[in-house]
Amino acid sequence: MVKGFEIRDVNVRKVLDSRGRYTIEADIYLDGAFGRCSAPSGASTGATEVIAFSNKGIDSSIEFFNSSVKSSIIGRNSLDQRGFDRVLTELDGTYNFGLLGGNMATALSIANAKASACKLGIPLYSVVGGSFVNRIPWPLGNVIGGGKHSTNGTTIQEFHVAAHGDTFLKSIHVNSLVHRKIGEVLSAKFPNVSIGVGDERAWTASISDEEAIDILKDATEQVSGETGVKIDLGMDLAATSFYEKGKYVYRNSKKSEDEQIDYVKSLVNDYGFALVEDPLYEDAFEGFAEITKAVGNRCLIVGDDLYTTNTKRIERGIEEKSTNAILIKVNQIGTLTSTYEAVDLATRAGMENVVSHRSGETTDDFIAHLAVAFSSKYIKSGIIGGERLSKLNELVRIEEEISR
Ligand code: 2PG
Ligand code: MG
Repeated sequence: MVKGFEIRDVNVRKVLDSRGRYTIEADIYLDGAFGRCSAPSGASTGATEVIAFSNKGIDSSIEFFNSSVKSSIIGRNSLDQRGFDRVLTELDGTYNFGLLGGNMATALSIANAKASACKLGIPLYSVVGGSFVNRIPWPLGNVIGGGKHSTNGTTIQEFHVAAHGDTFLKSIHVNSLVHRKIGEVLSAKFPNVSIGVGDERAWTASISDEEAIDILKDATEQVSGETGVKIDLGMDLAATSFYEKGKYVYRNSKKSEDEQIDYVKSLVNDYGFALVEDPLYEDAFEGFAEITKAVGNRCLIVGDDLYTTNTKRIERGIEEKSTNAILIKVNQIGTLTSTYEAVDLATRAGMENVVSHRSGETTDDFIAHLAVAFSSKYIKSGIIGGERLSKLNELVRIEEEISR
């Protein structure tokens, strides 16, 4: 073992996430070095994700960690990330981190990588991605939404913008201008109704998806005209959340699978969406392929609940040509090693990747580093709110560091 990289101690605790729910934070100590990570949580979770906590709850995950895992981590070589993650996987022994919980595994796995980075005196993105990574992602943030992230909002979960400024700071600022403009448009349109925000601080109002798209398009064109910055449009339908008995159930209509496919294609064609995530329910590999075939040359079709950062599912997506991009969330699969393998597989197959926050976040900034390590095309991390900006502002710093 390289001197000084032995794990001396590890502790976990409960903290709160941005929804005020319990999540896990892990601390890992080496001699003179330290790594800490707190895990986020989803609301529109995919059926094939690992589970966040043991079925018996977060306290049971903590008990399992203290009784069955902690002593096997102490004394290990922190630089051996694969070995560290293998220990977590093997000691849990279930297919879905059913005892330890995916959030505990995520917090431990990332805390270990951060402890190594701290000891090495280099940033986390270099530990994960190597010395030569230098692609800064475009920031993709949701400005209007609904689905499972608010009550009575749009059926489609997220409508995004991604400004292409000269610098990352400029891009996130222009995104925030669109967010502000949309707030003004909504308030003017519904003068007697208070407009709210959802879990990720996108605006939410009881409007149809079509009204939302028109507002999105107008506001984006205005801000793009005023700033001279190109702005991509995106959306995450999170379609599983409104898929019932073979139909896609919208506020005022129901669509069959074929109708849904045509609808998504027409939205891409009519509005020029550059990114569409989860346009169909989470097992519709074939239907995804139809959409990708039709519009994949000008739009990223992204699988989130479809893949859940899981190599087996990504393999199927590659075979069936389901998508040209994957969404990446560490706590869908539980460890940094498995996440890396998912990105590696997708990249070798020519897919882009988008590293993503969860709707319930902490102020941890590790996804900013992963987006650089994985050369992600976009980072999806909202637009405003401390727990979203912790990642975005970290990318401002990383860009400064990389361009030195
Ligand atoms: C998604 C995410 C993040 P959640 O569907 O992509 O926006 O939502 O964390 O609730 O799964
Ligand atoms: Mg999603």
